[in-house]
Amino acid sequence: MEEHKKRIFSGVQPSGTITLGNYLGAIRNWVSLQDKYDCAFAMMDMHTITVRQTPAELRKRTQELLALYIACGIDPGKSILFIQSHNSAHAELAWVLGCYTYMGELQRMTQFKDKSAHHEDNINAGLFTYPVLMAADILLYNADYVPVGKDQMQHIEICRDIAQRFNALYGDVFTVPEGLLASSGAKIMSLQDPTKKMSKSDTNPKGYISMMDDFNVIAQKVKSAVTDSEGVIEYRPDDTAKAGINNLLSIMAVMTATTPEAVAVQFAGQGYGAFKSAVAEAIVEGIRPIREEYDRIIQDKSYLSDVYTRGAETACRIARRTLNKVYKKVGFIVK
Ligand code: ATP
Ligand code: LTN
Repeated sequence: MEEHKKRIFSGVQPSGTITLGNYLGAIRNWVSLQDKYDCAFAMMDMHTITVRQTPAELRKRTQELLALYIACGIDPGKSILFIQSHNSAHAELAWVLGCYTYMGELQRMTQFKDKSAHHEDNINAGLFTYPVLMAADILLYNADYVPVGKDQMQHIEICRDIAQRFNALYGDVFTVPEGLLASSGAKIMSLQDPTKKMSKSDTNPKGYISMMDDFNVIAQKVKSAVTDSEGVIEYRPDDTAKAGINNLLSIMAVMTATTPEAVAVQFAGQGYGAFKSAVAEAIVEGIRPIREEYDRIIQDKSYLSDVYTRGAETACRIARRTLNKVYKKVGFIVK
């Protein structure tokens, strides 16, 4: 990373196959940031084990996620691409930051509340301290901006609070980061329950479109998307009764580089069936080139391991500088 450019950090958990929501809300927006900023993007495998995983699956998905990042247009020649667990500084800084984070703050996190409700048999401490590790991810690289979907903004807020609290005690150690929301697509909703976000760990696969879904499956999922009985194509973002149609309009808008309002005008008076076919086609055409790239890259395991090995070297170097500074500030003897 050069000194004069602003820095970007973001990542996705290899917790399932990547959804259209992850792509539109996060990864897609990273591509255009690469020229203007020094970027680091990671596969957040340490966060993923807050929910039980099959080890072999997790390993496979971590590699697939890297191939997908590259297929989406993240260029390893421009950005640092690495696997979170390859840089132990993340766990080390998370420990320190955990001592500057209050239980009450973590208890308020909606993701913790949601995930605890979904995994009642496994409400572990990692799930609770998840935002502390996320703060460490970001602060280690002194990121100025963190491009994420809307659901992660609460975690960015707590990261800012922790950074400011630490800085107030020890001087300007950390850059206080800002979340960067996509202008559209920041919250894609589930196709089966359009009042909930589309999530890759949804137990009902009909709720999400995976970037790896067969193209026929994508068409079927869009066709069976929950809408309403009004039968009118109108964009009414504040009307929950219209949540299904609003969501399809938003998806169509990002896929065809226009606004939901404009899509609504274009399809006004048409039936939901015809509209859904058009949405499905737009999604498939948007995903097709990514899939072709992905199929090619995933074959080349030595290239992928080369990318994440080089990425980890750079990431470790940058992170260690920040960690040593933190260690000195809190009173550890730095080797
Ligand atoms: P999980 O279901 O395992 O919690 P997830 O699908 O919510 O996973 P994450 O790995 O937590 O995905 O998120 C990766 C990125 O994708 C984040 O920046 C997040 O804000 C964004 N994102 C996730 N879901 C959506 C969505 N439905 N719409 C827009 N952005 C999303
Ligand atoms: N919590 C994020 C994934 C994540 C992340 C990060 C995103 C972990 N660490 C640091 C941005 C910056 C999520 O999307 N669920």
